[in-house]
Amino acid sequence: MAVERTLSIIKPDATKRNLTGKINAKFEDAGLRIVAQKRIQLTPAQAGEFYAVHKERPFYGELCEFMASEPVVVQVLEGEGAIAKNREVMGATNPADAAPGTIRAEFAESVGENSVHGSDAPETAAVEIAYFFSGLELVG
Ligand code: 3AN
Repeated sequence: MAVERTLSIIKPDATKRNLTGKINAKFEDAGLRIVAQKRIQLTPAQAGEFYAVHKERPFYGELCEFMASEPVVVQVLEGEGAIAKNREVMGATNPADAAPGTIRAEFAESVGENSVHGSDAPETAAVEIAYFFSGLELVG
């Protein structure tokens, strides 16, 4: 399997509860390397641009407000099959459906406030990584 990079976000519900370290341990235990990471405060407009693909969904406004409500930690995870592996470690979108031991099963509060974001395909990973990081920040 090819070595990939994926964009991960530790969301406001998790940063607020001081869970960054516990969530990072899940990534590292699964063999994902955190090759870039920063804690930032998004504006609702920046969150809206990031989630533009969901613009027509009924929860879009709520999602943008939530993502701008507290700091987030944006990061690039690297490893063999990192995109799928990260989504496995994250668990299902709705924590009620997330497999035991996954981040969302252990930490998420609801389908909206679900602790983490992870890219869903190589094309979206490339766009999402470039949204937050310059090439100089990706040190491997
Ligand atoms: P995932 O993050 O698992 O790829 P998506 O892409 O379907 O899931 O949804 C993006 C984000 O939108 C989710 N992480 C969640 O925060 C929010 N979201 C999805 N479905 C709902 C919903 N029914 N109500 C509120 N927020 C939602």
